[in-house]
Amino acid sequence: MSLRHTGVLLRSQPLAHPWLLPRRSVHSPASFRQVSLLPDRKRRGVVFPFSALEGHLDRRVDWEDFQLFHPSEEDLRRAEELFTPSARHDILYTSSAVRMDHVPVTQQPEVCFIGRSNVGKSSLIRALFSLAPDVEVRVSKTPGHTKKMNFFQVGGAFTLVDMPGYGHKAPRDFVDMVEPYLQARKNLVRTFLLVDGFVGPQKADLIAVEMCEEFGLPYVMVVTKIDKVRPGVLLPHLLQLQSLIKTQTKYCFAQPFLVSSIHFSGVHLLRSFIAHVTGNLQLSS
Ligand SMILES: Nc1nc2c(ncn2[C@@H]2O[C@H](COP(=O)(O)OP(=O)(O)OP(=O)(O)O)[C@@H](O)[C@H]2O)c(=O)[nH]1
Ligand SMILES: [Mg+2]
Repeated sequence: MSLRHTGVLLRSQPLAHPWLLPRRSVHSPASFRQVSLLPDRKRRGVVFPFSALEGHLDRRVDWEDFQLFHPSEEDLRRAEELFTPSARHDILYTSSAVRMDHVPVTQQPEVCFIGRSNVGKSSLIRALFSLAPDVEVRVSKTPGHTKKMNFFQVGGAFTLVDMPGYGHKAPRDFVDMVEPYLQARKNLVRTFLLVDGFVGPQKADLIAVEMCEEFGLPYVMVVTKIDKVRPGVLLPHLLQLQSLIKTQTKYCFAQPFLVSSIHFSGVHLLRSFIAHVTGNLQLSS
């Protein structure tokens, strides 16, 4: 099977007619330097998307957990360097695997992204890597698009894995590949469990939570597609998640992260969190 079918296309591989492919330009909000030029409120809304909900919050609810991880601008800048390729710091797709005996052997800390099919895993990874235009991550409207575990290497710092989704059309992929990976991968330091902000936590997400708890994995919830959701719909979903984390989890980080891969909201914050949990960023504050 060619790379084209793995869901990942590595542009640095020889191409028959490379001049026919427009080089993907770095989208400006992808870069913290560009975001920091925005007016104050707008900048806060992109970097800390929860702050954009402040005017809608019910004062009786304790929302403190949603702002636990709060890096400084300097931390955000340093994290961004990790996601920016250079001659001495390659960011690249390395391989795909369908079985544990095919996964790359590495001692580097690793993070992985799981969630229902179509929740936005590949889109989020594409947004995280948007400063590395040579790394192409395929996304699709059709659920069940990512069929393999796709490994990306970020210099000598860490590896990141995009996973097939669970739910619609993909239960076997998940059970056969992802579960054994989650149970056996020794260098896995954090699992990101994505939940669709538009529909809120679904039964399949609750099963994934149970699985993470059963395996004793340190994991984090990420609420996706927030650009599509009105605060009046998003906030009840966040309350549901908050209650789920508080009452039914032991290994989940208390703060759910909010992201829009289209507007890059929350992407800079997530880069910092990944840099932090992989041991590559000591917070300055
Ligand atoms: N509006 C909006 N749409 C998004 C966002 N993220 C992803 N999508 C859309 O959701 C659909 C699925 O995105 P993918 O990133 O391929 O989802 P996935 O979780 O990787 O799906 P599988 O590989 O099938 O498991 C695509 O049509 C994306 O454009 C977002 O932040 N906002
Ligand atoms: Mg995918």
